[in-house]
Amino acid sequence: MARKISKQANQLATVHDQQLHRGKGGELHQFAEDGHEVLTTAQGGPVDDDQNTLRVGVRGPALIEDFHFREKLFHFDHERIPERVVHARGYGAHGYFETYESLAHYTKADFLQRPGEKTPAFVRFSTVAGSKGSFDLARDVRGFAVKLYTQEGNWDLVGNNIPVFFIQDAIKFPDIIHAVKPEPDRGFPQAQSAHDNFWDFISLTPESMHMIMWVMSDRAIPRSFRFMEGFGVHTFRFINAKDASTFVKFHWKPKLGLQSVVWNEAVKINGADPDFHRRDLWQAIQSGNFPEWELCVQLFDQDFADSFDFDVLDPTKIIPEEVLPLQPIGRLVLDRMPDNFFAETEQVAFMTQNVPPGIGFSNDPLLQGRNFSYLDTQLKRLGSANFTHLPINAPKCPFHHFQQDGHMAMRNPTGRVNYQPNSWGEGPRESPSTGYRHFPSEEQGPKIRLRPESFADHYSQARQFFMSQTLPEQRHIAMALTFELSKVETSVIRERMVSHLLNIDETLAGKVAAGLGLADMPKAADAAVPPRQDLDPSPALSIVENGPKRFEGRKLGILVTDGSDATLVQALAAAVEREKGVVEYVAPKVGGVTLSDGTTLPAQQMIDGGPSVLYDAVAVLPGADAVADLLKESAARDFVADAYAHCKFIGYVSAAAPMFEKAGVDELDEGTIELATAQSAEAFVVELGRLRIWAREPTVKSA
Ligand code: HDD
Repeated sequence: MARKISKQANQLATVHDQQLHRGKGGELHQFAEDGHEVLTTAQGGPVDDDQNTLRVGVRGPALIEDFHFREKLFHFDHERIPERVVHARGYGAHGYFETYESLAHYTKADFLQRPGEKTPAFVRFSTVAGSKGSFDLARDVRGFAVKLYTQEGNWDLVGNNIPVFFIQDAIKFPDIIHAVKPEPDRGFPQAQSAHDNFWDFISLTPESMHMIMWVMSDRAIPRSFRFMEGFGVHTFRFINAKDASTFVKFHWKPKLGLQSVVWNEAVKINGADPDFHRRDLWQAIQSGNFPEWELCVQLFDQDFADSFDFDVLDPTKIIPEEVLPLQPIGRLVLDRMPDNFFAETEQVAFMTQNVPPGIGFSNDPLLQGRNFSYLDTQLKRLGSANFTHLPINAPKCPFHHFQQDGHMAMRNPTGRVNYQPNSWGEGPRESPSTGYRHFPSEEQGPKIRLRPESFADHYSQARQFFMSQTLPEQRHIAMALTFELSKVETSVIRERMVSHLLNIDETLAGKVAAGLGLADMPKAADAAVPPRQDLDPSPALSIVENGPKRFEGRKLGILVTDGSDATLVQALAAAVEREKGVVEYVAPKVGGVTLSDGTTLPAQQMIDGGPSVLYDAVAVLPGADAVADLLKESAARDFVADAYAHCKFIGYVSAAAPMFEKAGVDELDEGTIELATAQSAEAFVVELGRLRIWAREPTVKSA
């Protein structure tokens, strides 16, 4: 009997040994029965059962002794950190910034000295008003926050896709944000500005009018992060080695040109794919189509500032590109997604006050206020003054300081010296020659709370923006204002807004008033300074004028069925690929279809899951025998109807013609193109560079 037991014990020991392995450092690697590493607690203890809590008997109560269960739930209960009070919903990517030329003449910033030098970057795009779980296509400003890990510390350019802001003084930031967020008594609406509180505040804040024109334009519903501009907004300073200062405004220009969607499309995208912008960036980077922006600067001196029509410290004003041209100084390429969304995109902490030597602040009162807010908010959000210990926030250059301890300190200094001066001859020292020196501007004046007179013109640039838009873009602004104000229940707020619009453009005010069914036209709002009518339009402010002219980076949705013409499908796909566009197949079943030549074509979407709003253009290429079934599919009808209503190009085979009738389209136009041969497919793809047939819009939408 004794021999038998010891034999069993030996066999067990062998199995046990096979599951253990000591590493070079003596560490014990444990493997589960199926060869995977053994699951452990956070304390490193191996876990035997992760499916059932420890309990008394088979159906009895759970035991508090179950340390694995308690640790697991404890950690889960604490997984969330406070979301950002604004810009909660965001998406980030890694990349690099490449300097074009030495800018030593203007700035001593080390990363701008050597042509070709690459500086690692992390960028986070965001919406402003919505919570973390809100949808991507809200009508909203988009955050465009860039962190460059320079050799002289991190530079954060915390910008937006709109070059102006709602307010002129940071003391009003809590008010504008409270007003746009869900109303506090009812907790809605989510991620929307179309409600009373927002428009009440706006209509009482004339300085917001310029920004309102931008937010009501298609800029606020971009097609992709990749197709939008970014702006540093404020006037900053470049400071050179001789301590001379040049004012600078920063602009990011997307290589693939500008593009937005239309409002009805945005609403439908939010239902079909709330992660539309995230997925777009993810797919582009994962497939090697790295998005790229050029960093451009507007440089000017005090004389220009003194002679310019508006105060360069006023963040509700731009300097038009036509007045002061942009100079490209480098490019930003995003080429890698984070390994972990929480660790990087969620925990990244941007701060306007992160500037390297050579870049400084102006007295813009919004910027000055931001320089307090961003440090403060990181403590709340990340829970410890040690948020710079997180890899995404840590500088990538050597750093030495005497800060220590605190919650979750990961980098703990060794040795005796944690202060200076000290007698031990150790530790870092400040350096007057290489350390950051604030620009020694001469400041004087009484201590006052006062808005400068030079900030008083609230309408002239709002008008200039409106006048710089193409007709369809002006129409969209009128429609957006009408839609938003139609959700405002209090009629005096609607009227007050129209009275502001009268100071911007009478026709616009008239359209909105008519759209709202306003009984009487109010009189124009009192203006602190009479609105100017003489500012030249700036074509750089139009999206349509600055589109891509080609289909690169865009997506064609091709509706296919069994029997679709194989030659045509292949020719179309090849033409799109040559243009560096992307094709997605939409079919009755995601398993795919059998083409006319007998080959199988897998689909990416079934018709219900791939509405045309997900594509920049569509082609409807069913096999002749499948058309009767498609005519019965409401999703197939919507596919065509929406593409047409959203002014998209539609390629089609003659067999699909009845689908237009079913979709309520009675007039085919230059944007509906019949495809029969490989040549016609190629010609179609060239046309796609125009992106939309705006001439169609008045036939599908009254404005
Ligand atoms: Fe701000 C976040 C951009 C005015 C206070 N802001 C935040 C983000 C962007 C901007 C892109 C998200 C950064 C990220 O992805 O983590 N903010 C702007 C721009 C402004 C602006 C372009 C005007 C020109 N912001 C502004 C003011 C204040 C703040 C006037 C306060 C006085 N912003 C914050 C904040 C946030 C923030 C509360 C929330 C989360 C965070 O900072 O890290 O501190």
